[in-house]
Amino acid sequence: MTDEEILQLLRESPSAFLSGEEISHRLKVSRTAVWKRITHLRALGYEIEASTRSGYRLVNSPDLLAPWEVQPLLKTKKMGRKIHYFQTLDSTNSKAYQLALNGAEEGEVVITESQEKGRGRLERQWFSPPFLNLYLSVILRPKIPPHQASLITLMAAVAAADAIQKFSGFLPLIKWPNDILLRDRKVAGLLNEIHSETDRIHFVILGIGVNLNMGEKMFPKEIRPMATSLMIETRQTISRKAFLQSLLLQLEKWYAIFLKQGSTVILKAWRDRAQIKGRRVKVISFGEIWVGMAVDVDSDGALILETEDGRRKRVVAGDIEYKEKVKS
Ligand code: BTX
Repeated sequence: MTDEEILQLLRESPSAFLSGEEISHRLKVSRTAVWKRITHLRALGYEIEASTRSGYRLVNSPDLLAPWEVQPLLKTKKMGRKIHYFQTLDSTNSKAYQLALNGAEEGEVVITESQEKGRGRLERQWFSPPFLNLYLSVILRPKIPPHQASLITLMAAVAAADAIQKFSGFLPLIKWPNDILLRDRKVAGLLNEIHSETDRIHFVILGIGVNLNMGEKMFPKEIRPMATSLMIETRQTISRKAFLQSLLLQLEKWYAIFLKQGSTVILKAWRDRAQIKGRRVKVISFGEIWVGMAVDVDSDGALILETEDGRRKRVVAGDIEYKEKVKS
């Protein structure tokens, strides 16, 4: 008997009680097993009324990212049709990588309620407290040459930005290479990892973290000034499962566009949302620092920088700081 099966039974009769006997009969388990499951569901946050005479009644469900909560209203064909769901993990990317090595298919998703070692780029950490935000990794198996893999990152940033915009009503900015900002503060980050050989990609793990219901004081002091959440920006609690459904739909849409129409459309969509051209930036890459004007991002996702002495540099990895606000 799974959580899903027992919840399905309770949801069939939302206002009426369902006796322990009937549940045990329909699910072919003992009444003690039913009671144990109910206790487990309550610990997850489900409000279940119990009466010795009448049985059980589901009063309220928590905003969990469990597959049985997410999938009923999911509008995708492939993305998230199989969800590997955990209360806690070291990192969804690490788990997804393992699953992909063991043959998990394109579109399978790993979701957790919290991460103990949530990873950012360059060995940095991603702050991942429980039940507030979204931490997910999507397994993709695109048939493209490895040098195009960074386009998948750009594609995912566009999809995440669109989901954030649809949900908040505010226009997010993508910051090279893959942060999503609202009011110049990081609301989401992407960490993509690729497993490939010289001419073939085996899989890409698309890791996405979105701050949804974190209040300002919940961020550790050192990241507070540069981080935000959708709740802080909209002043409303965000339904995490509704956001996840929307994000998976956007990912499916943009991934299909990438596969059918190629890099040009993705680059245009990314440039529209990044507004990086012509901005003065400081670039930090492998311990070196340059200041200059961002010229563009090329078809491999590298930043083209014109340094102050007029030289062009192609930066494949690193971080940028804007030296001035975006002109509107
Ligand atoms: P990044 O290296 O660009 O950003 C990491 C930096 O961002 C940290 O050093 C810190 O300054 C700041 N930061 C840390 N946590 C947060 C947060 N919650 N909100 C805003 N700023 C923060 C960005 O890396 C990529 C992050 C990807 C996270 C996802 S979650 C699901 C998946 N699994 C996993 O382990 N990582 C990805």
